[in-house]
This record gives sequence, structure tokens and C-alpha cells, in this order.
Amino acid sequence: MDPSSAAAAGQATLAPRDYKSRVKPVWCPGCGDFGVLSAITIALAELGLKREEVAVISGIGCSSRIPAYTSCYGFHGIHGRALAVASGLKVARPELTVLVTSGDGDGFSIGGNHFLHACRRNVDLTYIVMDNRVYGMTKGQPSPTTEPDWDSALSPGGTGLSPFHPLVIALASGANFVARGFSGDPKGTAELIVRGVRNPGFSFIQILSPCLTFRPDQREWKKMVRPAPVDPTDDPARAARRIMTDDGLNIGILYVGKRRPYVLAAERRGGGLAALEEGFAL
Ligand SMILES: Cc1ncc(C[n+]2csc(CCOP(=O)(O)OP(=O)(O)O)c2C)c(N)n1
Ligand code: SF4
Repeated sequence: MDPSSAAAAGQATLAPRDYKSRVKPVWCPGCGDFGVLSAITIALAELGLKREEVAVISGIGCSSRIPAYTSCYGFHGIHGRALAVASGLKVARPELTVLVTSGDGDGFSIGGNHFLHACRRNVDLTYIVMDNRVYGMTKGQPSPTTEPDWDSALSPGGTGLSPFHPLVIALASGANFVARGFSGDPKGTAELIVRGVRNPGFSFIQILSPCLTFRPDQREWKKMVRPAPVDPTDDPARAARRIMTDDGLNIGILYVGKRRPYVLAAERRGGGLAALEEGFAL
């Protein structure tokens, strides 16, 4: 863990920069993921968390490099499996705030099955997916959220496939908080993360995060995104209808549910993990 300015000065609270590590991001200039890293650090400062109270877990991809760029505990795992690691960690160490960072390829393609079941289980995690509608790290293949007519060297004429609808799928699967942000608005995105962390259960935040290298067209997003014209609802059917009929560029909190987060059966019975472990003692 890096020494930080505030910590070195003996201050009780940390500034956003204190949550950044000394590892310099290798992202391309202008990559949206810089804004998401800033948003995460602003959110952690606002939440007033100590760095050792936070774990940032990821899979593989440009977006999944984020744990290395924070000074919290981190785990840069394997492709599509971040939620499995994070769920186990949160159940074993419920006192930690666990953030999970992923990309649209990592989270919705190879990790799609884990996404469904993480929403269903409703473990108290905050899942941040940087959606650039492309596999950035492996040089521009279409992802589950790519538009059907996106023409590229690797998908001549486009895939012709309807995109996956992550927010609606999260709602249908049981996520307890659903929001959409834009990396070009780190302060607004930080607020979504703060609210997601504070809401118990599984919080899913899709962040539109341009890949200027393989999707230079996404430069236009900053002119196109807008605040969602409606307040968040606690009715998943209403939220799903709204999301299915917007153009994917409405930003804000879209659904706040009331489901109780997952609690280990051993905890419910009052014995805790220690009692469970005793049962397995040889
Ligand atoms: C099991 C496995 N299959 C494939 C890969 C290759 N791979 C690495 S990152 C990646 C896609 C990343 O795309 P995305 O999650 O959208 O992240 P981005 O790089 O765009 O941030 C793939 C297919 C891998 N590392 N492991
Ligand atoms: S390839 Fe795209 S997603 Fe990856 S660092 Fe570059 S701009 Fe960002």
C-alpha cells in the first residue's frame, strides 16, 4: 500500500488522490477508464473509507486493470470471474466494502452467467462495468453490447446481432440497484457509486466509457448523454420499461430496490463462519 499525502500527514480523512496507487495507468490517451478511476477515488473519499476497508476485484481487460491503480486491497483475477471471487470475499469478510470492476466483454460475454447469478444472489457488492461496446484489450472485436451495424475490420458489415441489454437483464435477475453513468462526468459517476455502495445488496452501475482507439465514434457520447428525465423507481417492471424504451444514453439512478442482501445460512442461524468451518474440521 502506498504512503499517501493525507495518511503521511496524520489526517483522519483521505482525499481522492490517496486512493490512487503509484502505478501509472497504461490506458490509451483519452480512454474513458481514466474518468472511472477518478470517479471511484472521489466516491471512496466521500464514503470516508480507509483503504484497508476496501477491496477492488476485477477480471481481465483494459477496464479490469483498475485494482492496480488503486491503493486499496485488490485482486486482478481471470476473465469473467470477478463476481465469483468478489462474492466469496464479501461473504467471508462482510466488513469489507467490495467494488467489482469489469468491461462489457469480461462482464457480459465470458462472465455473463456469473452476472445473472450475482444479481439473483444479491450479495452486498457494487458492480461497475465500463461499457465501451468493444473488446478493447484484444484489439477491437465486437462485444455483447456492440451495435449490430458496427462495421470494422474484424466484423465487416457488422454482426447483425441485437445487443445484450445489461440493465434490463440485471433488473430481471434481481439486482437491487441499477444506474447508468458516463466516464466524462466523474463527479456524477462518483455519486452513483456512493449511492450504490450505500444501498444494501447487489448494485449494478453501467458506465459508458469510450474506447477512443477502437471506437473513435464514441467521442460523440459527451454531446449525447443526458440526465434521465425521471426519478428512480422501486418498481422493477416500470424501471425495465423505461430502460427498454430509452436510447441507452440516459444517465442516473434508474432503480432502487428493497430486497434484503444475501446472508450466509450459518450467519442467519447465529453461528457465523467459524461454526461452519468447525463442521468441516477433520
Ligand atoms: C479465458 C480467456 N479468454 C479470452 C481472453 C482474452 N481477452 C482478454 S481481455 C478480453 C476482452 C476484454 O474486453 P472488455 O471486457 O470489454 O474490456 P476492455 O478491454 O474493452 O476494457 C479478452 C477476450 C482471456 N484473457 N482469457
Ligand atoms: S484500447 Fe480502448 S479501452 Fe483499452 S486502453 Fe485503449 S482506449 Fe481504453
